Amino acid sequence: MAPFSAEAPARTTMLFPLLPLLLLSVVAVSCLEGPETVPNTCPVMVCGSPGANGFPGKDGRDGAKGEKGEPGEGLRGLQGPPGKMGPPGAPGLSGLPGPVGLKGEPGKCTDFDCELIVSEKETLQKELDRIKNWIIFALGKKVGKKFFLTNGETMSLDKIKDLCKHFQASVAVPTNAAENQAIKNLAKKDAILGITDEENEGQFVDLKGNALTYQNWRNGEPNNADSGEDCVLLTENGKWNDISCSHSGLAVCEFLL
Ligand SMILES: [Ca+2]
Ligand SMILES: [Ca+2]
Repeated sequence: MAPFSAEAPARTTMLFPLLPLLLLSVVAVSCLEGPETVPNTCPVMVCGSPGANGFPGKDGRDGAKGEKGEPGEGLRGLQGPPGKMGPPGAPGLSGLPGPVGLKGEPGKCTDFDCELIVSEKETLQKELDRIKNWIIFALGKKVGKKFFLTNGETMSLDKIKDLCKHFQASVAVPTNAAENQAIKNLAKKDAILGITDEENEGQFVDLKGNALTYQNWRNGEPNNADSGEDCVLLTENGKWNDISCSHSGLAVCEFLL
C-alpha cells in the first residue's frame, strides 16, 4: 500500500460533492425495468439492448484422418493384358545319371591295327600247332582230327569218364580201323573204350547214345558172359571183348584238334 500522502485528503474532499449525483443515476437506471424487476441485484449489461451479430470467424485447423471405409460395390472391370516377360531364372541343379545304354557294335580297327591283329593271330596259331606236335610226338597218337592220349593208369570206365571230362575230352571210341590201330599202338596193353550196352543188352552205343559205325569184336564176342558184361575192352591185338564194367583197363582219352 502506497503511503498516505498529503495530496490524498485533497482528492477525497473533491469527490464528496459528486457522490449524491452518482447514486441518483443508478436509481434512475433501475427504475426503467418496471415494478416486477428483481430488485437491484441484476447486472447493468443484462439490462441493455442486444448487439448486432459479428462477422464469421476464420476456418479452423484440419481434423484428424478418419478410418478407412468399406470397399465399394461397383462392377468389376475387365482383366487387363498379360504383363511383360520377366528375366530368366537361375540354372537348376544337375539331374541324376541316366541308365546304362545298350552295348554298342564292335569298333572297326584301322588298317594298321587290323594287320597287327592278323599277324599276332597267325603267330599264336603257329605256336599252338608247334606245341601240339611236341605232345603228339612224345605222348599221343593223332588220326585225322582226333588226338589220343593216356596217363598210363588203369581204372574202371566210370573213373575214366571223370578223368577225360576233367581235361575237356571224352573216353576213346574208334570209329574206323585207323583210329583203332592208333589206340592199340598207344596203349600197348588192354584199354577201356567208351562203349556200352547197359541200356539195351546187345545194342552197343557210345557214351552219348550214338550207334556204332565201326566194330572189331574178337571171335565169339560179345558174349555177355555171366549175363553181366556191358563194357568193352580193346585187347593187345586190337580186337574187342565185352567185359564187366567193374573191370579195370588203361585209361585213354580222345581230344578234338
Ligand atoms: Ca552186355
Ligand atoms: Ca565177353
